Amino acid sequence: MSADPNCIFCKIVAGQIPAKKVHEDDRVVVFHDIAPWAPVHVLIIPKQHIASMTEVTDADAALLGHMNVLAPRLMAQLGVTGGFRQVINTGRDGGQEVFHLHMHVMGGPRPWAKG
Ligand code: DGP
Repeated sequence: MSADPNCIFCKIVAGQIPAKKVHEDDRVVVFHDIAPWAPVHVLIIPKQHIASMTEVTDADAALLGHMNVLAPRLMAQLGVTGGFRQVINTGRDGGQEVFHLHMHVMGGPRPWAKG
């Protein structure tokens, strides 16, 4: 599985830096965001290094589906009952700061975010 030795999220996947993990399987790791925007804010990341959505190919369709299917399941496990938001920032103008593909999944009682 491809990894970038300079990527902070690859280091989380490898267990080289700590994270508050809530789920791990053969394809993804899920952990709490270090700077949450919502009462519950996790990041779903692929284990393989994909820099952003601009790098995704047809071969990644099942992986992206898996990430989407996990989101509601994990929110329920984390006690989120009133709905949640999924966000993928892509590229600098999309607000992406960490260039390893990740889906933000945010929930909990509002108000907590704009929009
Ligand atoms: P984005 O702007 O979409 O690239 O969001 C990156 C998110 O990653 C941001 O909300 C903060 C989070 N983050 C960055 N570094 C770390 C880290 O080392 N650990 C954890 N848990 N989250 C991190």
